[in-house]
Amino acid sequence: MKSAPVLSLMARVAACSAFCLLTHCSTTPVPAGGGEAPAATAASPFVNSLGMKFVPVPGTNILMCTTETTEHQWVTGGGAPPLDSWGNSGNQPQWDIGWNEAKKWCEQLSLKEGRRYRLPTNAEWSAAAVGASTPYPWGSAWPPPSNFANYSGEERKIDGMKNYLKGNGVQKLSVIKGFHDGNPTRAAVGSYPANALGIHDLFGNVDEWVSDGPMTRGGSSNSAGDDENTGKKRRELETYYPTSGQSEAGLRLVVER
Ligand SMILES: [Ca+2]
Ligand SMILES: [Ca+2]
Repeated sequence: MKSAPVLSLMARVAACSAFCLLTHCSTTPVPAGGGEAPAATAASPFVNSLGMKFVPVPGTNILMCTTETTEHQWVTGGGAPPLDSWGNSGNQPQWDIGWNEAKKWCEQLSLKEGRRYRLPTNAEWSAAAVGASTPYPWGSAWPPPSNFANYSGEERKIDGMKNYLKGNGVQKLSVIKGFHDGNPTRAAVGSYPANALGIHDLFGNVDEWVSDGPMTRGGSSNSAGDDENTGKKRRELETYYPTSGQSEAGLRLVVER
């Protein structure tokens, strides 16, 4: 009595599998050694060959890397070594890279792993900045809470940066009064708390290229949000203010599911 429905179900499954093999599955190439990124959660990220961890971003079809691309990952992935006069550990974010250079690097990694890596779209970046519905990503208060992110804080008032702070022969840098984060330049990625999705440094550290065009999101360790020259007071620290491409830009990867 009960075997007929079971057999019927098995027959349907077999027929469906055969149809799949004859149509979609048999004609969809699966790149060697890779393919589409597997399912991942914030607690169990997808980890790629460079040790990058990727977590889902609700409302999108991508997994986003929980950190900016580091210098070590950039070089291991075939990028040119960084030209950096500041001491670094290799775990600081790669920076001073162009938009086309960043996109090319993503394509190289895609070919190597057989997955679809790329820069996030502007909308995907916004989706990853969850909870940021307030004027600033930390809320509405000014200044930001210390150690929220690596911006241009009072930790830059050190001997080595005097000429920059005074604008002696170089572009004058501003700092956020009353804000401290402990890092006068780039910090090792993941040095500051992750957001609700498990993603670090979306705001601050290095600007991040998006794929829509040569523009960046999130601000950097140079961001003080009080550019007297342009009148864009605090705008670069606003939640949805995209900055134009800057020389200190870095990148953050996404992988398509
Ligand atoms: Ca800082
Ligand atoms: Ca960043």
